[in-house]
Amino acid sequence: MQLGIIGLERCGKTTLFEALTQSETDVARKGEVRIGTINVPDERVDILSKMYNPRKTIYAQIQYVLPGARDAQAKSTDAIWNPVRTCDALIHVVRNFQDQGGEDPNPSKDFSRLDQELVFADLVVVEKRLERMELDSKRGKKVDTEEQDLLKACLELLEQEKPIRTNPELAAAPKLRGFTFVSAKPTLIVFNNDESDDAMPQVSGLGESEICMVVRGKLEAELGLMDPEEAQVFLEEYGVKTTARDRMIRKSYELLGQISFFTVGEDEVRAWTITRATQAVDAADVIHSDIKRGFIRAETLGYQDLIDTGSYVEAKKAAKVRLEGKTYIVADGDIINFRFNV
Ligand SMILES: Nc1nc2c(ncn2[C@@H]2O[C@H](COP(=O)(O)OP(=O)(O)OP(=O)(O)O)[C@@H](O)[C@H]2O)c(=O)[nH]1
Ligand SMILES: [Mg+2]
Repeated sequence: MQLGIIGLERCGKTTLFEALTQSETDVARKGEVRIGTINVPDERVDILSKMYNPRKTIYAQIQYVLPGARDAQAKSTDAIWNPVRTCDALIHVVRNFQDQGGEDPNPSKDFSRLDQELVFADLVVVEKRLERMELDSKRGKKVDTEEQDLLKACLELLEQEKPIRTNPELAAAPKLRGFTFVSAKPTLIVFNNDESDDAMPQVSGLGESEICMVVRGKLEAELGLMDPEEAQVFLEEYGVKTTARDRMIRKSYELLGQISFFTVGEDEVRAWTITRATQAVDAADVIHSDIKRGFIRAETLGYQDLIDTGSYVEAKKAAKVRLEGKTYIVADGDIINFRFNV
């Protein structure tokens, strides 16, 4: 899973990136794209790993992409959008703390300003492509009318200053995937508050396609660099129950409708990420295309059933281990042993 971090100048993108990836500032590389990969903390993987004592334990991973800082002189915003075009979703950071310069935060205004930039970036692409298609059709060349209709639907939304993600069907249309529209991406809106404040600001114009959360970026960045015991004391002091890092990871899964299944054994305990409602045969494909090709059965045990019975052997005795077919819908926390033959 790849998530791009965007936001206006000095809203706390770098601070948040560093809190998420637990990395330190590197001022020399301010203009460059930074990519940080993190292991997704998962207590279930910890417990499975204790149970099986494998040679390797592999957590699910998330990659955060931070475009280089905006250059005031730059004429185009491509440098901001291009690095996040291939991301699965965006994290839109909105400043809700008092800037050193003294400017009061205005999260409503800031949010819609950047959101409109997303809309505009896509509008330019849509208009260009539609013009091209019109020209082609005048010249007697065949155009893909389905694509054209989809683009016209996008145009209509964008002209009303609405991001494409407000129409989920359109945002997910396979024919439009190649355009990598930025306003079509699922977006997590993160309000970056002052240390002393954890209230969600009132922002108008947020619809159902938006998932919001509040973080205290600076506090979290400090936290990210502490050792666990030190962090625990700090967390209690500020009354933080779960770190922003953990909350953001959870929200990202929610945003993208993602879940995990596990494979276990002496060699390896591993978490795999799939989209909710994925069939067993496609889950197999995530591991290896051969397993999909030669799929016979998915030997499946729910995580909770394993915990309740205490071991795989006991779970089997209690008839909790099921043999599922290709079309079985994998559930969050399933422990799967694929039987296949190629
Ligand atoms: N009080 C407070 N200050 C913060 C918070 N987050 C960031 N800052 C400060 O705000 C300033 C900008 O933060 P950055 O993380 O550099 O913001 P940015 O979005 O990466 O900025 P550019 O890359 O320059 O656009 C820094 O001085 C931070 O220390 C916060 O949650 N609270
Ligand atoms: Mg920055």
